[in-house]
Amino acid sequence: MSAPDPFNPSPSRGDRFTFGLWTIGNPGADPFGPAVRPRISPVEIVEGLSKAGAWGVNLHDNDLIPFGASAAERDAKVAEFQSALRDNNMVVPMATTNLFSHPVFRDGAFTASDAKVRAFAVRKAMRAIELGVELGAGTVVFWGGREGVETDAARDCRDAILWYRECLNFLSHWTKDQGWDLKFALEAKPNEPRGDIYLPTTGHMLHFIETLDLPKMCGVNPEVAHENMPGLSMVHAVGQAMEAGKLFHIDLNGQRIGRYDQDLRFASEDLKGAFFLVRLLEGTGGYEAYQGPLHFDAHAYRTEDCQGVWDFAAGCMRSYKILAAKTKAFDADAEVQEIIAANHVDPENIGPILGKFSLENRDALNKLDLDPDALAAQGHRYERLDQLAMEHIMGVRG
Ligand code: GLT
Ligand code: MN
Ligand code: MN
Repeated sequence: MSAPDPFNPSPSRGDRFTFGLWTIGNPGADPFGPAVRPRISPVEIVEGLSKAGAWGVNLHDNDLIPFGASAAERDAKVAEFQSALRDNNMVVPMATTNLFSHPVFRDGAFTASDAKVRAFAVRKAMRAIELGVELGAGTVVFWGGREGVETDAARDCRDAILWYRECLNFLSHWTKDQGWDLKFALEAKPNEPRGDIYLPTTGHMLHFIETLDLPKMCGVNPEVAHENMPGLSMVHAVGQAMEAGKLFHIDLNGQRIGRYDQDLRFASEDLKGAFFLVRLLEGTGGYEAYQGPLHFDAHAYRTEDCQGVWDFAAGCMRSYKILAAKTKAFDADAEVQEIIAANHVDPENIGPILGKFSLENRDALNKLDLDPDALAAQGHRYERLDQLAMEHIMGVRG
């Protein structure tokens, strides 16, 4: 008998993988051509994802309920969906509002210059939150795709930020008033579909959140593609969010720098970035692991038929699990640990001095024996360390 396989990259519910109805249901339309495959229905998505080993499915209001549907139509769709969730042991951890497709939002939703549009957007978000609560969601994502401009002649961005804040404050107070224990997660993106979107990065969002009435209720939903489009580090965006206790949700996918929002299969681009992101989320390099849903906000290539969509979904989850195993091996590697430890120089007397300003610590700092030339003469061995990471990723080590 051969030895048991020590590592199985097949996903199961305990991995907390989720996909959006809009991701599996993406029929492959792009700005240059129409849909190329049938839109997989919400019920089929629930069935297929459950079979594939996912834990949950997320949705926009209009992924399930067409814009303008009657109350009866809405209730029928929700009932049908709920029974599919039950039958397939699937959950809905996150719900969001489509505040970007309908032409009413062509000049923004929460930041539209017309207060009637802002009122409509807030009301639509309330209905979407009600739907999320009905389906058991604990997190509400806000992606402001139309919150931006092509020309800054349109409005002063200070007005936009003020209106954005008002709308989120209204919604968070209303949610609290309803007695619901929900978290809001704000998702940044620098551009597309607008020329410039307000609050374009996770860092901008983190500051904005602190200006809200109920900042504790609000965190971020960083997306790989959205941080990578302008060439920023997703690892640092997520690290900063985790450090602030604000990583409420995450959108995993793949993206090349400088391109349109590609939303590619997770880890299919920038494998090293994906490796360090997974390392952060899994906590193998230190600190607590991220406990929330691992959501893939991506879609299959336009070349694919429905089978290709399921290949895409399986690929996202498998790559995450493979990378999780690789990061574990990397951080258990004695040579890796040795190089990292050698660089984390922390003599007992310095930490307490820098940890807190006082006049005594000022004096102690001035007395420290610090030799910049000796410090500058040291190499850090990060070439070797990075090569070790590469060799773990490439599968020749660990
Ligand atoms: C849209 C967008 C995503 C957001 C979704 C949530 S919708 O597909 O491109 O990044 O996460 O509104
Ligand atoms: Mn996203
Ligand atoms: Mn995207």
